[in-house]
Amino acid sequence: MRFAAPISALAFAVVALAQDQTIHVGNNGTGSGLFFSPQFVNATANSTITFVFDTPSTNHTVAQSSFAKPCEPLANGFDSGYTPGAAGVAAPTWNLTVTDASKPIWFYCAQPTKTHCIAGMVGGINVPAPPATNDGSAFIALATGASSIVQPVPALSGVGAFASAAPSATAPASSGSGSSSGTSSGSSPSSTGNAAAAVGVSGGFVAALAAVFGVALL
Ligand SMILES: *[C@@H]1O[C@H](CO)[C@@H](O)[C@H](O)[C@H]1NC(C)=O
Ligand SMILES: *[C@@H]1O[C@H](CO)[C@@H](O)[C@H](O)[C@H]1NC(C)=O
Ligand SMILES: *[C@@H]1O[C@H](CO)[C@@H](O)[C@H](O)[C@H]1NC(C)=O
Ligand SMILES: *[C@@H]1O[C@H](CO)[C@@H](O)[C@H](O)[C@H]1NC(C)=O
Ligand SMILES: *[C@@H]1O[C@H](CO)[C@@H](O)[C@H](O)[C@H]1NC(C)=O
Ligand SMILES: [Cu+2]
Repeated sequence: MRFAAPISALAFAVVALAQDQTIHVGNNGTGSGLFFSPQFVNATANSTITFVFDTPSTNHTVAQSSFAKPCEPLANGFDSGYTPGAAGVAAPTWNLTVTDASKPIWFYCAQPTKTHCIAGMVGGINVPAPPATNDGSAFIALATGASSIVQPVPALSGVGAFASAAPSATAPASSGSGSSSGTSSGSSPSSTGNAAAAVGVSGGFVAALAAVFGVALL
């Protein structure tokens, strides 16, 4: 019995490591609106956040910003591109993999119609716990106080996170252009690098899991 506590603690760590999460775009489960739901999540490195555009008759983006300027693109930040929403199985998804869990990742919706960012359509990953000068509510206050929304350029590669494909309602057949309309992936050299990195990440991740399970099962 003396090993019970360490083993269960290890098992818990495995669960935390493997936990992928979903953020609904414009839909909180009981209604639609100008929000991400949940608005803030904590995510470990190598885990994936799936943004689900499951709100019909909407058209949102997920664009990375800085804390200080919530409604402006961060240099070298990611942007999903405008993605019309759809219900159920036809809903486009966008998979963002966190590579650096040590710093907050802030994002906003850049839709100028009804000024989504200024209406508070912002969110974050691994944001400081309140009370902090740069916590979630401080970020929301900066967004709702912004005077304009700066349009981002679609890009798969971000700071501390990346995607391997543009939003799509179906799994992309291969790396390259997504099938959804209107979203051109930033085809910079780093996009290719990220696709390669994604393969490395999943391989390393499986190996890490196997190693941890191997220990846990002893
Ligand atoms: C979800 O959104 C609807 C519509 O905007 C709103 O009425 C409701 O209060 C929200 N629910 C939660 C839990 O935020
Ligand atoms: C993230 O983790 C911090 C520290 O444990 C905690 O204070 C905060 O509530 C968490 N945030 C979310 C959105 O779960
Ligand atoms: C989505 O919104 C953007 C920005 O307003 C606009 O340029 C684009 O045409 C819209 N797409 C659709 C399908 O409505
Ligand atoms: C996102 O990941 C989910 C779960 O693995 C997958 O079903 C979906 O096709 C992915 N979406 C894209 C656009 O790659
Ligand atoms: C994430 O994956 C990379 C590449 O496989 C690996 O080097 C790194 O240790 C992983 N980080 C975590 C926290 O699992
Ligand atoms: Cu929006």
